Amino acid sequence: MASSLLSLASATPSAPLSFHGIREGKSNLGGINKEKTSTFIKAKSFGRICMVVASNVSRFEGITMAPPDPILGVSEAFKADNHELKLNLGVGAYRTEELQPYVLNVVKKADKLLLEKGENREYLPIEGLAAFNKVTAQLLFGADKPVIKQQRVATVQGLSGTGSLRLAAALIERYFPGAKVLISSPTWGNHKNIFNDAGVPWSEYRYYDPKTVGLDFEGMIADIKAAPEGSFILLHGCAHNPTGIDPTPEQWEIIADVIQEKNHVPFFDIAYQGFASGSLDADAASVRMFVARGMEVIAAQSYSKNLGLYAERIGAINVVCSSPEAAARVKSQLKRIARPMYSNPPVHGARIVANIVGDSALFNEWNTEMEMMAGRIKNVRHKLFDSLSSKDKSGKDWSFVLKQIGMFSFTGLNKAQCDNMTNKWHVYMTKDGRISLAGLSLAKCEYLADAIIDSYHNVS
Ligand code: PLA
Repeated sequence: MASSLLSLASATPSAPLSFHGIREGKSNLGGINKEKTSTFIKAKSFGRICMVVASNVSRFEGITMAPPDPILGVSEAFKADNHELKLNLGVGAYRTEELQPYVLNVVKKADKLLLEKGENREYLPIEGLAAFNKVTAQLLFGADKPVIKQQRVATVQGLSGTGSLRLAAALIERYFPGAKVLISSPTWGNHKNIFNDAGVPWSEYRYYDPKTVGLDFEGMIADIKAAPEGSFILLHGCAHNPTGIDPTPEQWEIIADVIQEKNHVPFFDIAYQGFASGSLDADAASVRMFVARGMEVIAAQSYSKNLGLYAERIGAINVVCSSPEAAARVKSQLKRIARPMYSNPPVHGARIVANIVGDSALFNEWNTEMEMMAGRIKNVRHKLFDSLSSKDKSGKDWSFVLKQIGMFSFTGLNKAQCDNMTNKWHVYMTKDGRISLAGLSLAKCEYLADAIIDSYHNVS
């Protein structure tokens, strides 16, 4: 263990640690054990206390090892595995049929244009790039919709979906103290962390029914109804993560009815716009329906998946308000929250989005590429279903794989079965039974089907 040096050369008389206190082991050095503390190697006094203490014990001794992240930790474990058949179906990141990361051609084009134009690297304003904020709100709510024309949306560029959710969580904590956020059971693992870290209380509403491998719609409605009035209801705009099960348009209407009746605030996390159906408009239908009812809505967006800008950290938080004045005030407070958190967001990816969405030729090209990506995922979904159905002679119905949408399939495998997938088959996935079909190729479907069938039938 590295030894630490504790220098108190500039300690003032009022400093909490006295020379004697330390010598006698009375001080509280972040939980350092008394016996293990300090061996003096030098102690001099020049009027002020001056000493150097050597110790074998870190000040950070009290900090325990954090567990690996349930999603991003899977990629770390995958990297450490040398098996030739290994497969990473953990994180939701799109891969080509050759299982390589994919940079969209339209992104490469936008990059080239930016390079030719010559970008400066000045700070963005706290709220982000104006051209990005404009197009991102239009893309989500519809450019021709009254909410845009009436300037009722407070849009702030955030650090992708996660950072945008975190800003909204901080807004709730600050301006709606004690209000609860209701999240689906199950949900994307990081939602709970985000609200915990922001100090926002949350509870769950029923969502997934393991018996039907479908939506527990009655449970969902009952739980939203039972929540204290004025709660924030976190909804996945499309392609629910991890289940891949979305409400039907009719069910969305009923969800909106209940939220409206209870004076709740709908809070959308839309991280997969365009990835569920291949159409940006179709995937925004849930959000637009709530807004069309005149409801105030929060919506966090991400460009990680649909534009493949994962590491650029590009997204936005939108708060739809009932008046432009309220939107301006909300925006000012979002900026106030962002400033001490990270000051201002990254510029490069914001310029890419603004250029692609703002240019009709590039925009059309993006749509075509997104359809291609969504199409590839649909193809592997079908191939996986075919492989499971033809290989498994037990009569188990695997059709739920086809009913789910988006990047993921929720297999229903339990933790022990997931462990078997990884330990025996080198298939890396999250322990909730989710597999990312975006990380699967047609060529690997049969292998994956063998792994799933073995884990399902031979491990309990
Ligand atoms: N919201 C949902 C529902 C998500 O699934 C994700 C990403 C995000 C927000 C945030 O993404 P962003 O911050 O990159 O914009 N979920 C991934 C990655 C794809 C992750 O866990 O960070 C996943 O594998 O679930």
